[in-house]
Formats: sequence, structure tokens, C-alpha cells
Amino acid sequence: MEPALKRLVVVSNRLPVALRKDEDGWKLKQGSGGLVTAMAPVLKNRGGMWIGWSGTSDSGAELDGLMDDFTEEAGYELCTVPLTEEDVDGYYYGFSNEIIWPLFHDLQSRCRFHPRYWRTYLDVNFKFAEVVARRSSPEDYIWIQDYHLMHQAFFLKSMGVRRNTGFFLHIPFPPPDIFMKLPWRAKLIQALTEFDLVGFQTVQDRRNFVGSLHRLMPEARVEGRGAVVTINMGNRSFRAGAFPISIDYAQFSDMAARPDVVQKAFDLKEALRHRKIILGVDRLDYTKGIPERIRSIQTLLRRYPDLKGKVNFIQIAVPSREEVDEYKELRTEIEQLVGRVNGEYSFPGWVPVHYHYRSLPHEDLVAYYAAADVGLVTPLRDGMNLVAKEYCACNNKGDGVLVLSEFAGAAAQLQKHAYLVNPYDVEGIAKALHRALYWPIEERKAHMTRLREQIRRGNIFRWVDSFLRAGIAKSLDDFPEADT
Ligand code: ADQ
Repeated sequence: MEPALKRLVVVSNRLPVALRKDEDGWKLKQGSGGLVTAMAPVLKNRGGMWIGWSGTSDSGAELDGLMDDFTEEAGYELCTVPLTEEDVDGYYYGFSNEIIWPLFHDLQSRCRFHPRYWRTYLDVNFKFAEVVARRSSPEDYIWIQDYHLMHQAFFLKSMGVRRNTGFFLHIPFPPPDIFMKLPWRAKLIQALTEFDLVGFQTVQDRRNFVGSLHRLMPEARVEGRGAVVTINMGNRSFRAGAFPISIDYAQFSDMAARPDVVQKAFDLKEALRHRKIILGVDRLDYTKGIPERIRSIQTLLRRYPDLKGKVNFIQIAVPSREEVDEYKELRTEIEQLVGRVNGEYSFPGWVPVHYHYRSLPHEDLVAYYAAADVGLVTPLRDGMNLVAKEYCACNNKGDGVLVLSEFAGAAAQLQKHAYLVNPYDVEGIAKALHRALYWPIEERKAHMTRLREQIRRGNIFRWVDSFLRAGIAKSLDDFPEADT
């Protein structure tokens, strides 16, 4: 008989809160991302806990007190995994950001395969698993988020702790030839097989995973053909599925309809003299294809002089991993490119590229989305890409065009009604943009209506629900380990 699963325990690298210290002491603010928005009601209803690193190596009664206050208000508990600076350096900056992030985005030449990173990654995963074991019970459902914590089920089992575990990978899973470059490939893939359910963004990611699994563990047998398959490993089995993540559609669409946001969008258009707006929004990261995108704008203006003075490209980049040299270099490269295009094409009263390097208040971001005629989303590779979905959700007038990289996970879902481009093909993007800007309104509306409907239906709440249904339906009976 299946045990009743009582609580949800979410485990992620960072807790869903931002901590800040000023002269009056620590301040805690709930995060506002889609994942937190979607998990919070489930955690509250079922009762639950979020386990993660607080983002600081400080600790003490003041921070504990803030966490307790949060629990009372939010209706679920926060539980901190204490990490040292060396832990964070090797596990987060090292293994996660310098190995898994580039490798899983097919950029293996950027990887630094230091054995020290691997060892620290294992040590930190063990620390997390100890906290999960201590703070959860066998009836809980343990949902682990992302590539920082791929060894959770492995360590829980090695401690003899019996738990129903699910893992979701937010980034792509690379093709086998790329995954095989990882020095610790066999150990990593085996660790993933220890979860009861492994979730990916797309069916292609799941296929890539199964491809590597077949090479490294030939005993694996796949059963089923749907979005979720069962993988038999001889004496045990687990499941692997595609669960495309999404956004809180209504929250974006409703905000875009708010009078103050409508006014902001109008003011923005007016400031740009009602020229056409092409918009890019990203975390500043080398996977997002920002330099290529600016080159495509340069090509657009060079190829189609009719657009001079008639179009603006706005790139909003959120600062990310600012202390890392590669990210500093990328920032400089982007600034130089923006300078070059503007130097070449500006004339009094018109500057083609507007570049903002900062995080924006939510209302402002939504106003930008609502004002844009074209959403230009061209990552070189991306697990899903929520910006593509947010742009459509905010386009309440329904006359915008989404130009989307074929290498974003979102393309698998939105390909029929988005304009797909190869993010490396700057001439192809320029051509797509030119067509998008001249597309008849009826066609734009027909495609955007379909996109919005698709995103409205497949929203983030549905994502949480479908993963939990697939995860919790799994019986615990085939766990060989005893309870502790
Ligand atoms: P990210 O790589 O961070 O996420 P993405 O999915 O595009 O990429 O999410 C970025 C988020 O940042 C969006 O929600 C966006 O609104 C927000 N944002 C961007 N610019 C901003 C700005 N200037 N100010 C404020 N907010 C801004 C990872 C994977 C993705 C996957 C998600 C979720 O890399 O592929 O879609 O997780 O699984």
C-alpha cells in the first residue's frame, strides 16, 4: 500500500529568500521568482520545508529569529545548510558554475575540470543530505532542484535513509558525446539513477540522458514512450520524464493590464517616439547569446537601411556572477559592441541600441515586455527560457512577435507560433527581425493568441502539479534500505 505523503520538502542550492545586512542588522525578503511563487502555496497547504544555503556564511540568533518569523508568516519552514567559504568556492563557483553549467550548455571548452571541485561538490552534497535526513521523515516527498545537488538521493541511500525523492534539472542535459567529457561521468550518472523520479525540461533532454545512461550503464532498459518513462536497472527502477517549466501567466498578464503599468509602457513608447521596439531581457551570461544578438541588430541596420531611425533595440541585462572574470569580460564585450553599433548608426534624435545593465523592479520589466513589438530571445542553449513566456504573457494586445532560438527548451513547445532562429546565424536573425517588423497584424495576432493560450494553460502551477503527481504516485516499496 502506498504511504500517505504528508509534507513537501524542497531542497535547492539557495533558500527562496534574499538576506541583506545593513546598519540595523539583517533583513530578510521572500524571493519573487516563478519557482517560489509556485511552490509557496503547495508548501503552505501540505505543510513543508525549504532546505538550502542562506547565501551567507554568517549565522547566529538574529538570523535564526528572522527564519522563524518567516516560517510564521509564510506557513512553511526554512532550514539552512551552513556552508564555509571553501565549500561555496569549490561546490558552487567551481563544480556547478565552471564545470556543469558550461558542459550542460554544450560549451565544454569553457570547463575547468579541477578534481578539487569534484571533491568539494561531493562533500557539500553530503552536508545537504545529512540535513535532509535529519529534518525530514519517510512520509515526506523530497523534491531536489537543479544541478548543484545531483548526489542527494545517492547520499541519502548510502546513509540508509529511505525517502521518496524527485529531482528536476532546470538546465539542459547535453548529448552523450558532450557528457562523456566529464571526468566523473559514471559516478554522476549513477547518482542520478538513485532518484525515484528525474525530471527534465524537454523530451530531448531526457533522450540525451538516456543516451549517456546506455553508454555508461548498459544494463539500463527503458520502458514506455510517453512524457514519463520507467528505467529498469536490473534490481531496481526509477522514472524519467519531461516537465517543461513555466510562469505564473495570470500574474504577468494581470500586471501588464494594470493602469500604472499600461501608463509606464506608454511613456516608454512615447520616449522612443513610437518607434518599433525589439526587446532582449537576460541574466548576463555567456549562454544567452547577447553579443551575437547585438551583431544581428548591426546586420539588420546594415542590410535594411529602411529601418534606420524607425526601430530601437533595448537590451536589459541583469548582473550575474559579477565576481567571475569570464562574466566581467562578457560585460565589457557587450558594452563595446553596443558602443560600436551606436557609433556607426546614431544620428541626432535616434540611438538604435539602448542597453541597461541592472535588475529591474517587476512592474518596469512587465512594462518593457508590454511595450515591445518583438521579443528577441536568442540563447545559444537554454533549459527552458522563461523570458520567452513572460514576453508573450504580457503582450495583452496580442500583436507582438516572439523571435526564439531553436536551442532554447521553450522552442520545443512554442515552435509552431514563434519565429525560430539559429542564435549563431546573425544574418538569419536579421532577416527574421525584418520580416517580423513587417508582418501583417492579422498573422501576428493569430500566432500570438496561440502562444498566449498555450502558456496560460501550461502554467507554473500545472508544472508543480504534474511533477508532484508523477513523483508521489511512485510507491516506496522498492527501497531496499531500512528507515533510520
Ligand atoms: P535562467 O538562466 O535564469 O534560469 P530564464 O528562464 O530566462 O533564465 O529566467 C530569467 C528570469 O530572470 C526571468 O524570470 C526574468 O523575468 C528575470 N529577469 C531577467 N532580466 C531581468 C531584469 N533586468 N530585472 C529583473 N528580472 C529579470 C534557469 C535556466 C532556464 C530555465 C529556468 C527555470 O537556465 O533555462 O528556464 O532556470 O527552470
